[in-house]
Amino acid sequence: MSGKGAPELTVKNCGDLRVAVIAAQWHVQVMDGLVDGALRALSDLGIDEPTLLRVPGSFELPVAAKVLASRGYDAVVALGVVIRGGTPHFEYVCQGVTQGLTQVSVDTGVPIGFGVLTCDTEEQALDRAGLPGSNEDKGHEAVTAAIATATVLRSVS
Ligand code: DLZ
Repeated sequence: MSGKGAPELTVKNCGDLRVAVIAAQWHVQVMDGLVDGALRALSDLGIDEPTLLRVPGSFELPVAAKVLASRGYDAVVALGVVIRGGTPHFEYVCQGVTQGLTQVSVDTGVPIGFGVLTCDTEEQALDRAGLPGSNEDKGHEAVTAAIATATVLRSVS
């Protein structure tokens, strides 16, 4: 199950990578799907003991990513769900987490899988959560992209 337009990535020889998954806690049902998809993807790739950290909300993902990326992890996967409400808070959280994760990844050179859903409704988020009935599995996708990038970068170092 991959998203519209998402490539089918083949990733090999990555069982020795140190990988951390950071997951926010808002929107529990969707988050459970994202975390399950991420852990399933890691298990499929032979990465059986990833670090899993929970942070309160998506806004806290970048600082956690920075700390982990600075402590020797080869790849970090950030999972969160932000759903539009009636105030501009949605835009601030989305902007903060997106720019923060981009900055951490570029500054540290550690790939960060972007598994943060930014949706107008909970239904949209559920459709992307990798749950039974979902059309997309964004936790799985985020892991695959991060590990594919980490293995490519390792091959040139
Ligand atoms: C405050 C807030 C709101 C309104 N909505 C969400 C959300 O939809 N998803 C999410 O992950 N976090 C949300 N938060 C919490 C912020 O990310 C952050 O945890 C708090 O502002 C405290 O720093």
